[in-house]
Amino acid sequence: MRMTFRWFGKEDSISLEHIRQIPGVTGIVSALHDIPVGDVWPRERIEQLQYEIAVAGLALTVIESVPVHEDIKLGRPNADRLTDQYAETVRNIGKCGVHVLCYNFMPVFDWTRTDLAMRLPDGSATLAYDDRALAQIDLSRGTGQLPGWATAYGPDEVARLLDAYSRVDEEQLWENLTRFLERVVPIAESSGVKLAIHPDDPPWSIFGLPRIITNTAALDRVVSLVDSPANGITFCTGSLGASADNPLPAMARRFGAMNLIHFVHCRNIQRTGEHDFHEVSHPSQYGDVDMREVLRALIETGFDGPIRPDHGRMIWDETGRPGYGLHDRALGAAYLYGLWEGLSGRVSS
Ligand code: DNO
Repeated sequence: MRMTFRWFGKEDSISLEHIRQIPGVTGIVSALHDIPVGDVWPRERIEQLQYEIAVAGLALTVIESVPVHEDIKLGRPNADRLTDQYAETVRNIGKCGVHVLCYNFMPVFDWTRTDLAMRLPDGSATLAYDDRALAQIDLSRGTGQLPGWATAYGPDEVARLLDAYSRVDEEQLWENLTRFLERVVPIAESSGVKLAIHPDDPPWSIFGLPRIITNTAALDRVVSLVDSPANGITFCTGSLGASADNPLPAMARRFGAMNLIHFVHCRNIQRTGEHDFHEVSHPSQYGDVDMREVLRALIETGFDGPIRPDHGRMIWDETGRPGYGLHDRALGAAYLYGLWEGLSGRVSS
């Protein structure tokens, strides 16, 4: 197991020097955030990022993410051309010796929350989602105000995208994912890059859009679309755990035994309703994710890939990028590292 930490590049208010001081963390999860979606990532730019991280005494272990262009998810006529460009980026990532690429196939919206600073009884602030609050969001004003989501679309663009997706149901989205993977997976495999699809967060439809990567059956289907060791998953406990129907330890065991978990996001959440939850600190006792059993399942199936603490709360008066402050994620990393060492009886890299 390799303990990693997400870093948003030079724009991140958290420095690599600080990350290096977190016990157990040796790997960095990052991306080239300034490259327009769809463009090929030049090899030199990836090398530059790698160099900057290496100078700080860390290693670029995972790329999260190369975003998939909406035209690919929509299956538009230029989807194949854009997919070939995506594959070229994968090739370049492989040439740099980075072996894991986390991506998602969520239409329009990546991870979504309705409250970025919900107060917990201990005074910390956390991210929360509630279907009723989502229903109040008026997309006719664009997505600028939408909590938790990185790419802002203006009102016209959102309207156009929502209209285009009104003709794409779940089965059509599966078809478009199949077409994408059929072209990209062979190149990933020959480039030494493991693709790790991130589950949809939350794992249900929002704003009437299809969302398909939600449970065991869906993950089974993804990995069977193209049978290859390069076609795997990111096991995200917080995303999958938002649905009470997902038995996380059993799922970790199932996909771990297939050697198809290429990356793990560890986050704990507390469910408060069917489509209503908030994030809590990482240890098992605070939420619905039995972190110990998830890690035990990973250890028992021989997982030796990268893990990162996912979102943290804002504690100790820290301010910054919601979910991505330093303190609570650092506590999460130390907790996960200790849990792993205790369960496996081994000291990890
Ligand atoms: C949220 C992240 C996601 C993830 C993408 C992967 O904090 O886990 O935004 O990076 O879904 O493509």
